[in-house]
Amino acid sequence: MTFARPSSRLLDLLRGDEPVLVLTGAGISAESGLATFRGPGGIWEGHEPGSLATPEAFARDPLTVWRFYAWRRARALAARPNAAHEAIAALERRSGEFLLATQNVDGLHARAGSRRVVELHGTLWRLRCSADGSEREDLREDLGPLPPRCACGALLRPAVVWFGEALPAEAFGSAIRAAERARLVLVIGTSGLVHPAASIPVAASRSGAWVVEINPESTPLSEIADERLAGPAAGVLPAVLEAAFGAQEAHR
Ligand code: BV8
Repeated sequence: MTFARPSSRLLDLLRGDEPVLVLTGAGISAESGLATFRGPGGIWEGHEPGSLATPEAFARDPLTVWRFYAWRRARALAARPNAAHEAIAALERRSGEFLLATQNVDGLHARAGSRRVVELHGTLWRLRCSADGSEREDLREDLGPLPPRCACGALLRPAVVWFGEALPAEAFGSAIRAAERARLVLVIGTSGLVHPAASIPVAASRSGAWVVEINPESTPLSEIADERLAGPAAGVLPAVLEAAFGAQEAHR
């Protein structure tokens, strides 16, 4: 299967040592079998996003929200990183200044070997006490009776960012600073509908970065992209790295 050819500008930037920023969304985990949010068969299909991913929904019906997130944890645990996750980790190893900003909460980037990652929307793999906000990592397959409770008796919630909640200041700040310095931005597998994450590639474009969108569909971010590679990330990304570095070298 051949994909749109990467431009010589993209290949030069990949081979160079200029700062690189990657922004990913649910689409990069699609080929690991994890449903996206808004595509056909997407997680939100049949659900109002607000019915499952807002503090109000959790206050109103913590059990239903937890059933949704326990299901997401089980799916993510059973999934494996795909060639796109691995290609981004390989690119990080070859890059100087590099940051991966992900909207995903599935943890697959870290499992693929990515290290310089900020999780803009939190993670399924940490729980937060509703009373004092303390957080702890929790990788258990089975959370026990839902909704889980803290030792203090208060409800535990997933440490993810729900609609109407602020993004973690440190994560979002790092992403915006990286956007202002980046000379190359790869925008992979995101519908570009959720803010303020979707503003990150816009900030980079305004600072003169070359913005490449990798997505089978066009999105609102296509308008600010300098280059679009239309296709599935697990096919397109490895092909781009091979074009830049050669088949052997690409996956080092
Ligand atoms: C906030 C929870 C303020 C975790 C999520 C400005 C303008 C407009 C609206 C707003 C705005 N500012 C704030 C808002 C409101 C809201 C928002 O953006 N609403 C949108 C929907 C209109 N934003 C917020 O509420 C944010 N908070 O701004 O708070 C504030 C400030 C200070 C103090 C207090 C408050 C919080 C946003 C985070 C919400 N939480 N999820 C979870 O359950 O995962 S959002 C949810 O959508 C996920 O996190 C997901 O990552 C995110 C984005 O979706 P995508 O990742 O893009 O996935 P999607 O399915 O949409 O698209 C998949 C794409 O992949 C598609 O394009 C498809 O074509 C492509 N694809 C498919 N297969 C492949 C592929 N690509 C490549 N390869 C493939 N094989």
